[in-house]
Amino acid sequence: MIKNYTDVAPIIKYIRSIIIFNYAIFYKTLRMFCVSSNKLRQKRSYLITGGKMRVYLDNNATTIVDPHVFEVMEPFFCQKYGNPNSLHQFASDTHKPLKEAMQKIYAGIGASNEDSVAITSCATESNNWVLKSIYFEYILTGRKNHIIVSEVEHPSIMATAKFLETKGCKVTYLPINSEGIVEAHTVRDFITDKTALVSIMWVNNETGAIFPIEEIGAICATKGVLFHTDSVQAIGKVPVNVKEANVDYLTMSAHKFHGPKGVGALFMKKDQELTPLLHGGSHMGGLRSGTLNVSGIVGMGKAMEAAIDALDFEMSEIKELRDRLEDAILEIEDTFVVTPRAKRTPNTILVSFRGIEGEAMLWDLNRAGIAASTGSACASEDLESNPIMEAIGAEADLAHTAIRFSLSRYTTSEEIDYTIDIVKEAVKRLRSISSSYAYAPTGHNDGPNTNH
Ligand code: 7TS
Repeated sequence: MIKNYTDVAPIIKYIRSIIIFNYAIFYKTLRMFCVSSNKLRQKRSYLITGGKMRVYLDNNATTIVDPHVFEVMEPFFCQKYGNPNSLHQFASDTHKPLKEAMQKIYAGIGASNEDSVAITSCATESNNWVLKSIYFEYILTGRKNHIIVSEVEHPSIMATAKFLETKGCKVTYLPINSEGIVEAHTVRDFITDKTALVSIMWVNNETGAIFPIEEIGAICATKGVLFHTDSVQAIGKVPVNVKEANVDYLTMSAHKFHGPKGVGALFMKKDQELTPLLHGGSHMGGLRSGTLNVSGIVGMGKAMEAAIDALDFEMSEIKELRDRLEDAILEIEDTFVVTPRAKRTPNTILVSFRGIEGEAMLWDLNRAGIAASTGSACASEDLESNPIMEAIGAEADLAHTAIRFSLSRYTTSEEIDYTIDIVKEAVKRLRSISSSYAYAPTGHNDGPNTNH
């Protein structure tokens, strides 16, 4: 019989100890489960987010500003902020740095003092300026009626050419060959006595393909046709010399070679000045009015100097990193690279992964902290197929699978190792859920232009 608490105490103690014991086991098990799932999550998250690693492989879209460039620009915001055209010390403080910066830009492309370099806000502006000015000077006046561009120019050329077509200009869009390159003889074949301008990019932004600019320049010079080249993706990656290439006009953009955004330039050969772009206070010799972007110009000069200094490094060390990444990617089945390595800038790979939508691949890479691109950021908001893949005549299912990796002199070996691991993981995952890959005829690297 239970008469008082003393009688039940041992029983309560016993039950409590059982509860505590069981709770402890339950709690421990729960904790073990949580810890292990956390570990799993952490492991997975290492794979997905790469721990803390972030890798920037979209340098053909834009580049990090070189800290030395940033340093030389800084005084022109809060200390030496005078308008260079004013008549006081604040203005004259800017004169020497501006002159030195312009000299570096001229030297970087082999221009002489008789030539002109006008500073613009970007390459898009420079490209528009050349084509529209040729329209004003030659097409509208009836002297000529034709311009030639390649079918893989940047949209700032393509859209301008299409616009000029609506104004009565005839435009020839030159094809590329299966390696993604414009052949010089095609330029010669299409020049007529009505051709006012040939505009062919030095390096293609999607593939890194280097076009035969010196040959094309020589053809244009012989035929007496003006020659413009968009060298945005060439500067700092291959030697650029306006004299050797017989160039009349050349477009540049500072943010593609570790300079600031918002500054570009247009080289014009001696006696080949264009119609003024912006009328106003006669800045830039009256060709492009508007208060000078002093910090931007100073930054562009420094960036040009640094890019030229780093050219050998790009062509050796960065090329080696690019090749390591490319070799590893080409070990994966059904991957295709456009343009042979020897005909490409040292930093770029455009690769197709059969069966994987480019955007899906980008998503996986981005979650792992890796920035790449399906092509030009200017056109990548829509899900259209890559224009280069279409231009080289790649099968329809490959045209949607292109990914561009573009390195810079800031890319490290560790970043490439990490990228290789993540790309392999992503290909495995995405192909395992890809119905198009499941039914695709497979073959190891037998797509267009592989194993270069
Ligand atoms: N020309 C070429 C060859 C380019 O690659 C670009 C930008 C431009 C002109 C325009 O330069 P901006 O100074 O006007 O910006 N190309 C890319 C690209 O490939 N991905 O994003 C932007």
